[in-house]
Amino acid sequence: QYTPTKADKFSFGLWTVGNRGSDPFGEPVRPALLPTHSVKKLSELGAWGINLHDNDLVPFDATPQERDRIVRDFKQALNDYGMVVPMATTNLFYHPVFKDGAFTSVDPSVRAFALQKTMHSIDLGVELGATTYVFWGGREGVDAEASKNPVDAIKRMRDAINFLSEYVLDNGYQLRFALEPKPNEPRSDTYFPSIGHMLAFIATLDHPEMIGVNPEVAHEHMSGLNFVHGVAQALEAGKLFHIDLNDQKGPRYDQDLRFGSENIKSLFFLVKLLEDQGYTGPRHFDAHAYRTEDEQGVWDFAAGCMRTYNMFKEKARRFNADPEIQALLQEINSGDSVHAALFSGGYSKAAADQIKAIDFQPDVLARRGYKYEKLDQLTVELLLGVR
Ligand code: 3MF
Ligand code: MG
Ligand code: MG
Ligand code: MG
Repeated sequence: QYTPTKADKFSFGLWTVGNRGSDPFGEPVRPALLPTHSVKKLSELGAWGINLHDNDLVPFDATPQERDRIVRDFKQALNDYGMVVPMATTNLFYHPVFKDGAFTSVDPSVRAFALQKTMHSIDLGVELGATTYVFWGGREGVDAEASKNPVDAIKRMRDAINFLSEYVLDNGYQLRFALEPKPNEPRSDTYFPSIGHMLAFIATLDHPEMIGVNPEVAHEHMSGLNFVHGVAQALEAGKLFHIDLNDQKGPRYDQDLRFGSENIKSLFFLVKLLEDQGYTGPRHFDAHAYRTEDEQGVWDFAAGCMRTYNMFKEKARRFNADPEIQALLQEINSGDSVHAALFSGGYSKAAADQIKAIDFQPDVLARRGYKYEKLDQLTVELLLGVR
């Protein structure tokens, strides 16, 4: 029942299952995986898609001939195992050239190189069939605040996204952009740190209709924010183009833990939100196996992410079908129907006058108990499997 199928639209980054367990304090613990092997294994586990940075597939210094051979073999594997590439992105953070950022670097040559690299990478993504292109501003930030005017940085980021939007349109590509916020790491401060910052920025772009967000569970938790609420705001604005599912223990470094391994209740509400709102995009996992694992642990990790999503989905279905919970919710959301109708038609002078004339009894209204203890306990009982 929880076994994933292609219809679930689960995807993983090549870099996620390919994560070799290195961290700032230790070297890799697992051998590199061939991208074609990851395609095969993920397909067997029930995944639908595989996403990549340009350099997850084609090395930074590959010759055009090497690039073409690698891409040909990868496409063959996608075909052989019935996998798609829904999303692609650019690695604008690993090479030392990007140590001060890419689109917001103070060096105009680095900014131009970042555009060149991204255009090549967009071409690659489109060739592989991607319809979403993600921008995570890995090193778009500062360590020394004095180094950059933050207003200039915002303008530089806008110029880059506008330029690349035109590039997509000029080439007739069917591609939308999804901007991924993160508050810090690897820089001590990154520009556009949250979903809300990104949504506000998108509204200022030349082609806002083709730009949305790619929020990540761990990134919002690093700022102590409520991820479900951030995603709801993106969804409501029609801007949830993609999502990075993983897990995180509190506001620390970006842990990219197996989906649902820690924050059971909030991720249940995330899945419930996505499913209830009819989100149709990829369910993408940007996470990796613990450093303690060998290759088998990587596949255990990947299977766990998908299985847990489907368990949450089934819990959401039960929550929506639970008579006691639903009756309680209905009771909670009811009230004076005359008052409810007062401003449902928006503002009018008559409505304003009417509301101003009502003799409200705040002390009486304040006596109400909202029954949220009962509701939350029912939620916990459902999640813990006793109802
Ligand atoms: C880093 C990330 C990135 C982005 C990726 C684009 C390496 O914290 O989350 O993963 O998700 O670059 O999708
Ligand atoms: Mg991340
Ligand atoms: Mg992360
Ligand atoms: Mg991410």
